[in-house]
Amino acid sequence: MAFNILTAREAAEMIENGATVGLSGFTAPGTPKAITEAIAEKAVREHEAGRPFKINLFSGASTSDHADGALARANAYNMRAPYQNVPDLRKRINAHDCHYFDRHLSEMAQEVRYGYYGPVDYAILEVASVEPDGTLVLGCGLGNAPTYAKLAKKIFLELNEKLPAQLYGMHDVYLPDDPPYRREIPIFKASDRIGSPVLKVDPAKIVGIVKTNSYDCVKPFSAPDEVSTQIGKNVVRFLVSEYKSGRLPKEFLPLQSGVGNVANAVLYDLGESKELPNFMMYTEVIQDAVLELIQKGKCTFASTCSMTFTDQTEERLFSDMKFFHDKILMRPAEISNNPEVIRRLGVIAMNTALEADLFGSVNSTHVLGTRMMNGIGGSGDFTRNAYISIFSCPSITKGGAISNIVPMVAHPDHSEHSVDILVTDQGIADLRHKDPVERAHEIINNCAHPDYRPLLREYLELGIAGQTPHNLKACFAFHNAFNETGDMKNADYGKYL
Ligand code: 0RQ
Repeated sequence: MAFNILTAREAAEMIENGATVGLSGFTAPGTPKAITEAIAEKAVREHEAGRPFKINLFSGASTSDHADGALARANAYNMRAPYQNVPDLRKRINAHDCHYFDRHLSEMAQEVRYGYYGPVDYAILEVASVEPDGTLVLGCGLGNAPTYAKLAKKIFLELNEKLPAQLYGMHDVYLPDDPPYRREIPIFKASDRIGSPVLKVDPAKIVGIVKTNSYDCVKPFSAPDEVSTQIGKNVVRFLVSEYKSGRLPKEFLPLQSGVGNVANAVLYDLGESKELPNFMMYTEVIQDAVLELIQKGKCTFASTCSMTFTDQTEERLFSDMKFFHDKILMRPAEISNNPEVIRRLGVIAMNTALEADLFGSVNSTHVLGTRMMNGIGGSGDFTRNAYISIFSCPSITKGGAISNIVPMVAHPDHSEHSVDILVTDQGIADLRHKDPVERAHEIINNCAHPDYRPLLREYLELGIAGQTPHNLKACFAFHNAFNETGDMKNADYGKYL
């Protein structure tokens, strides 16, 4: 079948107000770049003409400015799920201009299949190649493309000419059956392939192809500062001591790492460590540091949902596909983040907290308890099912006006039952096999900034009975002090007692 070649604008014109659209990709890679911008332009035109125009948009994870940025600025979202990280969209979400469902990334595809979100009208997929029978080689991130393509009534393709033909073989497309027919996901080591290198779609659903030519535009990293370098060193120190103690097997275990500068710094440090053996990754994103680790032979294999590389690193990858081709495998999000597989493989999870509390609960999503930052992403999928779950954050933020260790988190994403290790620039708190009061002392002594330790100890001494000695009147004294005075150091428990 010969497909129509369309401009992005022609494609956008076919997408109507109220439509539900599913995008391929996971973070910027694999995410369509042209049609979403054209939809945003259409929204602006429609709004100027006095007509309503908003769509519902589902992705794999965050997208990029080409999608979330452009569509949020155009106020073109009715509903958005499951994760985002773009400032313009964050503003819309916090202003109630967009209904945002923050979901565990492993669950999104199956929830769409279960019908929780209604029908999918359009799938927009970035591809490296397309055959007349609807055989597609996807781009550098998969996300929930198989599910959106299966459910969508119509499909638009963005054929990105920057993507090399050698991407063929780097995807493992696998769609589990839904209950009660679902079987085990047969991955027994990070490198196991269980699906197909291509995504097959019904060619009759393909409306047309828009040609693009662009790298994935992942934001470059800032050079690690003193704090993130120290956090990285502390995470590596913990893993080395765990390995030497024999609590980690001699073969080591696959690593998961979140996104951001700290995660990147941790991975660079891991690469430098002579005391740790070579390892595999079973993760949802691999960043620049991982390509270097693969090149050095320190990371022997990376299973991921997306290659979240900056343009420079993507160029390096594309110029040496022969070397990297059999060392990286991209899977759909419901497989890269699958709780069954994570538990079976014994993945070591490393994620970032906004704040943690004295007893080990973590807030990853809501600034000061109310303002959405990004979302839970895959952190819950990995944390709850990990062999060891590590969270890291700086001990203080905003020049010390915020303590990242607080009496009680103002929004709980990961409870004390799932968090094993907390790491800040100050040190490491091992929360395993400790009761709540022991955990609190471990966190204050090892992770809290010295400026906040007396205030945190004072909280513990407020004399409340019970195994977890929270004071429900004073537990948000830090947050209230910041909101009222701009500095958590002004917390005054006496005001509430
Ligand atoms: O503010 O932007 O004004 O400078 O929050 O903080 O320290 O730069 O941290 O970029 O690593 O992001 C948890 C958001 C951390 C991220 C989070 C302010 C701080 C700064 C950002 P500015 P940093 P990072 C894998 C797994 C959930 C999803 C996840 C995240 C800004 O890691 O989204 O893990 N995690 N996914 O100043 C008020 C506090 C604060 C605070 C920091 N306690 N109170 N503001 N900030 N702590 C990926 C996927 O799932 C795809």
